[in-house]
Amino acid sequence: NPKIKDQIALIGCPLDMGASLRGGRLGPEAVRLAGLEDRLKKIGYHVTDHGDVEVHNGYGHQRAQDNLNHLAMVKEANEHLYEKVDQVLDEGALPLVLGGDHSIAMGTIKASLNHYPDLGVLWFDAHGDINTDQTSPSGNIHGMPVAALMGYGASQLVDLGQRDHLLKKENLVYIGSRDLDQGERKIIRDLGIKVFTMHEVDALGAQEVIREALDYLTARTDHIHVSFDMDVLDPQVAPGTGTKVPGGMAYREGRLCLECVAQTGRLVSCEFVEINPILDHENKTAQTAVSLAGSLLGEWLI
Ligand code: 5AB
Ligand code: MN
Ligand code: MN
Ligand code: MN
Repeated sequence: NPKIKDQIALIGCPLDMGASLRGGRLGPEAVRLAGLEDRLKKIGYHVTDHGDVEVHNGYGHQRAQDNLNHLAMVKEANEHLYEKVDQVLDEGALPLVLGGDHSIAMGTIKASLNHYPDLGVLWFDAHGDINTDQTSPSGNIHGMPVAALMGYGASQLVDLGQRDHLLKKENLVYIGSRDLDQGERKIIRDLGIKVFTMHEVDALGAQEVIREALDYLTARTDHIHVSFDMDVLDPQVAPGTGTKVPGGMAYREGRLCLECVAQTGRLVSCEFVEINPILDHENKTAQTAVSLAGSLLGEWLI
């Protein structure tokens, strides 16, 4: 049976220029203050906090003519993140990346694909994040990382890191989707990507959804990445996030799903993103992220 590595590398990527609301840059620090390192040490992991990668954020929001808002800043941060995640994987640790907006999944996942070309990705999110510069209604790059990872959209995003390892369309599973743009629906249908929307979570239950999702992925790969956008949770559970959509997952549903991932022993990298303390209440969303990171790393498994 595969086993999760016993070294965890915490990496902050305080970027928020991929979103239209500022404040996600404060996410990594909020999660640290909520006690992430101690929580993971208590489970028995060796934890090293590598601090934040270098990020240059701006202020305000500018819509770009080419529909790639704040491209230079997003790209630079992702290049730094790619290097850092690649390095900790070389050292044999499991990277746990703290965001920051979801565009940072480009850096994390490209680095993980560089080590595990058959990587399977579980994408917990209210959104599809599979827009391209052609389909995006906003131009915000946090809505585009999945497309870029699969090789679609602007070459400036696709070419970040090693181009030869693209995410395979059959190696991605969405969980909790409930706000997909028209263009995204078409891409998802055309590519035949596996999706468990909130409709399936409600109708089948979280246990059945995660069982089917993991059966599907583990038939294809031994290496799993979890990309957890806090907005997959209901806004009442996770108010500290920028693009809230009603009707999201309960805390216990999120926890159950992540515990089932832990049980496979196949987790090799992960990220918790879209934590915006400015929108939060008493750091509740960061605290929830800490608890869920504990679940993903097997806290209550005996
Ligand atoms: B998130 C939207 N689809 O492209 C777009 O929070 C929202 O990382 C993207 O999932 C939300 O702008 C990005 C309307
Ligand atoms: Mn390497
Ligand atoms: Mn997202
Ligand atoms: Mn989202």
